[in-house]
Amino acid sequence: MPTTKTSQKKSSFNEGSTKLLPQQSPGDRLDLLKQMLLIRRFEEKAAQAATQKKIKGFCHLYIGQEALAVGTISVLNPHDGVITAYRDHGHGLARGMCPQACMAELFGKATGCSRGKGGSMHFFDAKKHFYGGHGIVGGQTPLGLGIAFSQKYKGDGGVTLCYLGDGAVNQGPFHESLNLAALWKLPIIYIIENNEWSMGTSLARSSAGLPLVNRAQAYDMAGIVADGMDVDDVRAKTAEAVHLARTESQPTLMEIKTYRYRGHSMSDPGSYRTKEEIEKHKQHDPILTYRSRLMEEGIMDNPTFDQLDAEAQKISQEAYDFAEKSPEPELETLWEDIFTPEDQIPPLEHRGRFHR
Ligand SMILES: Cc1ncc(C[n+]2csc(CCOP(=O)(O)OP(=O)(O)O)c2C)c(N)n1
Repeated sequence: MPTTKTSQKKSSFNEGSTKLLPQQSPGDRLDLLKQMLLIRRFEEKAAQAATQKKIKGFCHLYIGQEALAVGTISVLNPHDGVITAYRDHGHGLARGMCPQACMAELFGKATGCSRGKGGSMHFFDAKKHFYGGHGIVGGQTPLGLGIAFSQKYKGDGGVTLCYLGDGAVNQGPFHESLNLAALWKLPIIYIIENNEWSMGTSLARSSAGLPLVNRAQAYDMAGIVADGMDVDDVRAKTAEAVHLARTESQPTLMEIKTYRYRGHSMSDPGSYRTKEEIEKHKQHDPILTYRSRLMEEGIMDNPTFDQLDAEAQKISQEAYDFAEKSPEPELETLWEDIFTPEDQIPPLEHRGRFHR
């Protein structure tokens, strides 16, 4: 899929994206597959638990979109920031969060990554620089801007990936964020996960000015399109954007084309689309596509694939068992984790002097 260059200013930007990536070892290649398998099997376990009413709140699954989270996050450094919307399980796992803490969060247990108080939409792991999991459509886009601002202000060399769905592209805060990202030259990459549907509304019914990547032009930002069913394409294209952010502190808008196989959430039977449409996309399944490629490259055979798949299933089952056995949050913790404790608030002189 071609890179879309939307800015004349960034003319050097499209050259040789693969040169920006270090040579991958066979082990590195297999690791991408392992991560995608883990997300797929984890999500299937979560679906089972939701059907059993062990997960009682919302549960938005990522099945079909695995290559997108895995490919983009695979090019980051550990201290780079990641923030996304409510369909966040895949990003959290790709960022290296503990599957047991993630499953326990879905079960609303005290051992969960947000101590059982956030659920499916609010995975969080500050140590991994994974800043959620946000339920307000588009609400994470100005928050991502703030993370990138902080990285630039501190000069720590970090970049931020901020994901949003195609249903968030017309939200005002997103456009305000794009404007400031370009104006202040922040090291942020906004990644539209275009899975063609926002709940039951198709992209064609909700958005003018397609393709979505064109929105970059209004802010004189670079724009890149990637094939979200192909983990290698996602990696190569994201590497371009990360390079631009890291070396020139320039933002990028990426549109990555993908597809969700399941309903919007576990309570959505998905009757607004046909089985044929879903089957058509499954022909380009990101895991099966990558599996065939690794076999062609001689890196993997069928027994190895089965073994990796069995490992992913085992980790997911262990996460389920851990979540089931874990305790509920204590009632006394109800008022904790709401406001920043007094002693952790920075002194006044360290606040409000960022932009002049
Ligand atoms: C501001 C706001 N408006 C409406 C909603 C209700 N809502 C929840 S998810 C959703 C659809 C978003 O779709 P998209 O951004 O494409 O993400 P996807 O579900 O495809 O990952 C809507 C309208 C909300 N959570 N926040």
